[in-house]
Amino acid sequence: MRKINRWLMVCVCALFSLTGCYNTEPRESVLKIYNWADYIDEDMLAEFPRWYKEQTGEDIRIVYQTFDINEIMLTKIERGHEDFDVVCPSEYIIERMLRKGLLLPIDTVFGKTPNYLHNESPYIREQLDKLSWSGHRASDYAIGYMWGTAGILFNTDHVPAEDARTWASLWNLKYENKILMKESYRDAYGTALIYANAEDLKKGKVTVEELMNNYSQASIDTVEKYLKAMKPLIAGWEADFGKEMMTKGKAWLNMTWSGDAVWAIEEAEGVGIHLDYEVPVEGSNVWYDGWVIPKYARNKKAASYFINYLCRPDVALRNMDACGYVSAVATPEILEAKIDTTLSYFADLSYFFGPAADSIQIDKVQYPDRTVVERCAMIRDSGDKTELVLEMWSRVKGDNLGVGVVIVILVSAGIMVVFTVYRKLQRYQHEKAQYRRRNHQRKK
Ligand code: N2P
Repeated sequence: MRKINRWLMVCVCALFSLTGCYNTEPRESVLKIYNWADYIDEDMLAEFPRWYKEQTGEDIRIVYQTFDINEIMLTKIERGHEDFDVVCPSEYIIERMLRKGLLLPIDTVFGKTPNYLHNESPYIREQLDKLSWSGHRASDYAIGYMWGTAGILFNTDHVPAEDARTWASLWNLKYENKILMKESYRDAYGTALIYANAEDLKKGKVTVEELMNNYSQASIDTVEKYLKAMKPLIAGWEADFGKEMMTKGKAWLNMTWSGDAVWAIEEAEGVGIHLDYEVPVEGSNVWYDGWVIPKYARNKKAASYFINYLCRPDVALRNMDACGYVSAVATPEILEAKIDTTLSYFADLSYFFGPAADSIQIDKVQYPDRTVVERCAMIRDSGDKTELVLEMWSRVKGDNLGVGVVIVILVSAGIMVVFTVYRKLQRYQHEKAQYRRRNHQRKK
């Protein structure tokens, strides 16, 4: 009898585990991470469980998923269908999440483990704190991960640098079909408004920050007009394939982010394609991505440890090397590793690394000089205007059908129905006549 019982137990367990109903793994042993694609050194990810065990004595298994577009990530989190523990949105989404009460504060006490969160550059913390809302300090909810600019990656064999130094190149007929635009409505919005108001910017009548965050109907209409004018010239909207197209020489201009540009410039060198990157003189977007813990998270402890781990200088350096982007960590180790004395130019990075870094040899695409950052601004949440902006974006992209197209489709369908009915009626009358004729002949 006992033997039968044991077998019965084994069969039931096997059935349960096959159907997935019997899951013995406690949720606190799982860390669900949601990050941008190509945005981490996967070895550092794989090494986290060992480090976590050393620090806490506990086991952790990582579930890792990626996204390419901020809004896709946000939709999943907002619905609460996904219980990600730690995610990496851009600043305007961090602001939206904070306002909607979708974030939990990050732990800052890690037992015996040092607190590496202090390694974040005060400059990044100051920028993120602009997103604070209703007594909630943003830096309690978000720790900077990577940051950079938006600009133009270009093929130096086909595009002179002076062309790439202005957003006008994206509307230049001579680059028809050789332009790629980042599939990011927020970047496209700012770019179009900056270009449309270039004269006023030059005269100091308006600032880049005011422009990029102006959601009046007039601004939305201007953006729509300019993006529609650009659309026939571009080879496509890219979420993540732009860098590949550029390294293969298939596109010559790519409105993209600095880290993708760094990756592409290095990759292209190996295959004899020459790429460079400029932040247009009119001004641009300086962006900051940060780690946050969504309110539906179920493992806040491991999420906080993970964020802390990413702020370790050695981990930050490896992540930077893997993806080309620039870490928000600004310790002396990072500065030392990033200074490149073979470079022929000097940049002022004191705003990021501190006063000693006011004239250093460092990669200008990764670490923008103070003058570049000063002509850029951060994108803010568009609040209740978001829907209007997104509707405009889908009209530009053609995701929706215009009234004219709908009328043409309806009229064509109508004509087809009338034609089919007419043909059927003709055939019916023809068959009826034939039948009558045959009957008539038979009677004769
Ligand atoms: C990397 C995406 C970088 C995100 N694939 C820039 N905000």
